[in-house]
Amino acid sequence: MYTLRTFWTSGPKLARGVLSQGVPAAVRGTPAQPARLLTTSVQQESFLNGSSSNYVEEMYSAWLEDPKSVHKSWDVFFRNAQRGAAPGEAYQSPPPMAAMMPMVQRMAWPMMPVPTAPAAATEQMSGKVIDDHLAVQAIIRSYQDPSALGHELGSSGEVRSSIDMVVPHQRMHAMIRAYQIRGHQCAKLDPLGIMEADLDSSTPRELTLPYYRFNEEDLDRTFVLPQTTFIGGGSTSLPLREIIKRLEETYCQTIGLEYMHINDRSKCDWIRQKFEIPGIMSMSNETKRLTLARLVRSTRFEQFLATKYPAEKRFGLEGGEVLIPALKTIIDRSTEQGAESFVMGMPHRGRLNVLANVIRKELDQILCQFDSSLEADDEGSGDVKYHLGCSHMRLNRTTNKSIKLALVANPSHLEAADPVVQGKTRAEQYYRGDIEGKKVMSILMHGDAAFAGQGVVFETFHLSDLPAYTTHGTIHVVVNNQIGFTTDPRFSRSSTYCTDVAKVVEAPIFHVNADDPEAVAHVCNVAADWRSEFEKDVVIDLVCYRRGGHNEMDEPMFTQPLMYKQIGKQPTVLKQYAEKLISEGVVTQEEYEEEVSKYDKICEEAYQQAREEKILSIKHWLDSPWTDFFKDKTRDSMMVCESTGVSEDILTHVGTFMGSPPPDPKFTIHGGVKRILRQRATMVKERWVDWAIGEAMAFGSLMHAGFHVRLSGQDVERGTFSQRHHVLHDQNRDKVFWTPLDNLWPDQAPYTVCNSSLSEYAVMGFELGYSMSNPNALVLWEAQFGDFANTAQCIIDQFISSGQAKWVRQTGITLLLPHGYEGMGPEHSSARMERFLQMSTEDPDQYPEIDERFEIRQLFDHNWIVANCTTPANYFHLLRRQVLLPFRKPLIVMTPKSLLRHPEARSSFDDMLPGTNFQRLIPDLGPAGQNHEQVQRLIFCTGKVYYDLTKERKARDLDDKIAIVRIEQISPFPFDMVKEQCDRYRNADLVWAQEEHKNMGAWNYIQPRIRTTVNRERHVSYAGRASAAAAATGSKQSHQQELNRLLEHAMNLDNHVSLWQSQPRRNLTS
Ligand SMILES: Cc1ncc(C[n+]2csc(CCOP(=O)(O)OP(=O)(O)O)c2C)c(N)n1
Ligand SMILES: [Mg+2]
Repeated sequence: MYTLRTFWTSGPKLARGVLSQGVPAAVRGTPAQPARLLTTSVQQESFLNGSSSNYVEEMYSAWLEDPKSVHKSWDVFFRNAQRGAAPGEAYQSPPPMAAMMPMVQRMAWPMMPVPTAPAAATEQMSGKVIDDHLAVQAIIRSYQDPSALGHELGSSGEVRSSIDMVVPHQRMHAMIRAYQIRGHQCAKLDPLGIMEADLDSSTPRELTLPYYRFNEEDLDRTFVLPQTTFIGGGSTSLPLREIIKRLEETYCQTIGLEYMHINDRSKCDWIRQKFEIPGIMSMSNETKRLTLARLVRSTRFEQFLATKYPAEKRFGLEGGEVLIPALKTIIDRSTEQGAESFVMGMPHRGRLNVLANVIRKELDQILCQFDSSLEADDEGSGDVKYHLGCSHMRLNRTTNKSIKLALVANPSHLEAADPVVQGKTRAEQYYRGDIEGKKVMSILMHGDAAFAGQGVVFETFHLSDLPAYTTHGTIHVVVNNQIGFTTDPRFSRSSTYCTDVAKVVEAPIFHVNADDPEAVAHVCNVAADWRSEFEKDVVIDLVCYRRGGHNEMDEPMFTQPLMYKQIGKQPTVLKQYAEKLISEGVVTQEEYEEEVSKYDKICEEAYQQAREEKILSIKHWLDSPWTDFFKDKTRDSMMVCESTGVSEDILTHVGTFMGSPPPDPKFTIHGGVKRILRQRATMVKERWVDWAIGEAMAFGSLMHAGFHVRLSGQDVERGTFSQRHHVLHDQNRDKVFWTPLDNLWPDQAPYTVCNSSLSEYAVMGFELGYSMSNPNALVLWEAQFGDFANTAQCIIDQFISSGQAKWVRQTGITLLLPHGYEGMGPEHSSARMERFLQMSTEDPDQYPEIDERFEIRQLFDHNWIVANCTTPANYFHLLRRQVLLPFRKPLIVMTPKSLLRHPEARSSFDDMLPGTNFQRLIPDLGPAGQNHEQVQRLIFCTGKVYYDLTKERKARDLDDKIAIVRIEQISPFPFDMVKEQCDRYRNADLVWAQEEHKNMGAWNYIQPRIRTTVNRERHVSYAGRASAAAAATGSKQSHQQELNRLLEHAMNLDNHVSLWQSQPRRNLTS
C-alpha cells in the first residue's frame, strides 16, 4: 500500500524519508489522517523520485480539491490510479496539441496580454497550457534526462506537429532551469581569474547547447517563455539566442546565484525578479559616484595606515576593499526600510576600516590605538586594536535619519561573536518592542575559511528561525579572499562553496566578484530587500583576494606563489572602477583626484590630532555603554547592596500562582502536574519552599520590581529533572500553554522561558549577548548537565571570565550548571567547578583588607562569582542579588539535582523576608556550633555533600564533635567568614571535604586560601576522592564505595593528616 507523504488534511508535516516507510507510528491514530490513500502501487512509478514527488503531491492536492484545476493528463492519471491501475498504466500520453487549440484560445495569458499581431504559431499557445503540458511530460517522461525527450514520439502527423513544438520547448524550459540551478558554477567570480569559487573548473553539461540537442537554426527560433522566468521583461517569447544571452547575463557574469535550494516557489520567483529582469542592475550616475567615493575611503585608509605604521599588524582589507561600499549599501537600503539600529560582528580582517568608514568612529581615536606609549585610562588588561567593539550614533546621509551602529567586541576566536551579536540584537529588539525586527538588525561578517570551518556558524544559523531566538534575518557578508592564513581552500573545506552551511536554513546565497562594485551594490540591495521582505537570513559571498600576507608581517609567497604573482599584477578595484567611470564620463580625472586628496587630508589631520592624545580609554570602545545605568555612579557609591529579601505578600503571591492550575476551566493539565501543584499549594500554606519554588520566587519578585527575566537552555521550561514546570501544556489542545510566571501581575516585567536548540556554544553566546544589551534584567542560561557547558568553553573563557578585563564590558549573565555526584557516570556528575575557580582572579596568597564594605568590594573587584548553594533561600537571594547589585558580574551557579527533592533542602519563608540576605558561608548552628571549644574537627564543604556529611555525622553520634560549615560563595572567597570560623573552632583540625576527585572540585582553590586565612599556622586536610582522569565513575557500586570512603575519612577523628593521601591511588578513571 502506498501513501503519498504530504497527503494530509491537517497535522504535522512528515519528514523526508517517510515516503518509503509509510505512516510513522507517532502519527498513526492521531486526528491527522491521510485524506485519501491511493490504492494503486504508485510507488513503483519510476517518475516519482524525490524532487518530482513534491510536484506530484501538489498536483494531487489540487486535484482532490477540484479535478478540473489540473491538467487533463493529471486528471486521467489520478483517476486511473484511483481505480487501481497497475504501475506504469495510470499515466496516458497527453492529448495532441491540435486538439487543445480551442481551449488554448479561450484561455487568457495569465499575466501578459495575448499578442494581437500575427506571431509565430507557438506564441498563440497559452503559456499555462504549455507549462502544464510540459510539466506533466517532463516529470513523467524522465525529467532527469532532457536529452532523452522526444524519443517516444507518436506516429500520427497531428501528434507529430504538436510534439515538434512542445519538445523543443521542453528542452528550453529544462535549459532555463539548469541556468537557475547551476549557472553560478560558470559565473566569473574570482577577480584574479585563477581559482573557481566553487573549486571546480568544469562546465556543467546542462549549461551546454548540445545537451539540449539544439542546433544553429534553433537559435533563431522563437520560444514562449515559461512562468518560472522573468528574463523576458515585457516579452512573453524570445528567440533562443536572446534567451541564452539573457540567462548568461543573469547567471554567469560577476554574480553567481544560489537559491534553487529554497523550497518556496514564491521566494524563488522573488529572487528571479530581482536579477532576471533585463536592466534591473542598472545604476544611476549619482550612485556610481557614491560607490567610487566609498572605495576611495576604503582603499586610501589602508594605504594611509600602511605608510604611517608599516611595522604594525592591522589585518588590512587590501583586495577586499569593496566590503566598505557593500556594508554602506546594506545600511542605506535597510535604513530606507525602517532600520534604526545595526548590531554588527566581524573578525580581524578590515575591522579598523569598518570602524573608520562604516561606523565612523573618530579617526583619531582609532589611530591612538597604534600608539603603544599611551597610558591606559581603565583597569584591566585591554585588548589589541582589531578586537575592540564600539557603539556610535550617526546620520545616515541617504535618508537623513539618525542611526545607531554597534560593533561587538570579539576575541581572536573566529566566529565566536556570531551568537553574541544575535543575542544582543534580539535583546535590543525586545526592549524596543520591535517584534518583527524592522528597527534593529544584525550584520555578521565572516572570513571564508572560518565560515566553512567553525561549527558555531552552523549552531548560530539554527537559532535564526526559532521563535525565542530569531532576530528576523541576518545579513551575512563573507569576505572570501580565497585563503585562510596560509591554507588554500582546497585543503580547508570539503564543501563546494565556503558558504554552503547557510543552505541549512534555505538562505539565498549571492556570490559576487568583488572587483565589480556595481554588482556588489546590487546584491547588497537585494540582500537588504530580502531580509526586509521575508525576515530571514541571506548570505553575500564577496569573492576577493588578499593583497598581502595574513598580516602585514607575513610573506604570502612562501605558500601561495602563483596566486601572489597574479595579485602582483592586479590593479586595485579602486583603480579599475575609477578608470571605468572616467571612461563612461561619470566622473572626471580631476574630480576623482580631488576625492582622493580630500580623504588623505582627513587622515592626516586625524593623525596629528592622535599625536596630541596622552591617555587611551577603552571605555570609549563599549558596544553597549549602559550610560543610564552608570550615570552618577562612582566606585564608592557602588559599594552598597540593599537587602535581597522580599515581603511575605510577594512570596505568597508567587507561590500561590506556582501552585495553581491555569484559570481557563477548559485547560486540562497532566495528572502528574496536578499533583505537583497540590504539593506546591501545601508548601505555600505551610510557609516553606523547595528549590523550584525558591527560584520562581526570585524570578517573580524581580519581575514585580520591573526587571525582565529570561531563562534559556535545553528543556528549561519543564526543567531537566522535571522540577520546574514553568510552562503547563493543555493535554488536549496543541500549542495551548500556561506560563504562570508571566501572568503574576498585570504590570510586571515580562518573563521569557525558552527551550533552546541542542547547542551550548551558540545558545550560551546568545544569552551572553542578550545580557549585554540592558543591565536591568536577569538573563540565565542553564546547562542540561553542567558538564555540557564545556562545548561552550570559548564563550566562558573568552567572554564571560575575561570580557570585563579586556573590554571594560560588564555582564550579569548567570549560568546554572547542574552538578553533583550521584552515581550518574562521568558526564552527568561534574560541572567542572575547578575550571571556573582556576580562572577566578583573586590572589590565593594575599589575605585581603577586611572592612564593612569587604563583601561588596570583593565582588566589584573580581571577574565573576562562583557559587554552590545548599538551600533554596540562599539560591533565591543569590539570584536577586545578581540584579540588585549596582554593577554587573557574571554568576556561575553549581545547581543541584537530588537536592531538588531532598526533604532537608527546603527553606522557610522567614529566610526570605526583608532584612535577610545571601549567606556567603553558612555556619554550623547545631550542637557543635554551640559547643565550639569542644569541637575536634571543623569540616568545610560546599554543595550537596553537606547533606551526606551531616547524615553520617548523626549516624556516628558526632554532632557535638564535628562542625560542618558550608561555603556557599566559593569565589570570591569569603576570607573574613572563613577566618571567623577557624578562630571559633580553635582546637579543631581543619578538613576540606568534597565529593569531586582531588584534582577537580574546589580543593586546589580552597586549600591555599584557607592556609592564607590561618596564616599558614594550621594544616588543612583533604577528604574526598583520589585524583582521576574522568570526572566520575560509571559504576554505581564504585560510586557508593567512594562516597563511603570519603565519609569515613571525613568523620574518623583518629585521622589527623591528609587522610586520602594514604589511600592507594586508583587507576585512571576511578
Ligand atoms: C577559532 C580560531 N582558530 C584559529 C584561529 C587562528 N587564525 C587566525 S586567522 C586564521 C585564518 C582565517 O581565515 P579566514 O577565515 O579566511 O579569514 P581571513 O584572515 O582570510 O580574512 C586563523 C586560522 C583563530 N583566530 N580562531
Ligand atoms: Mg580568508
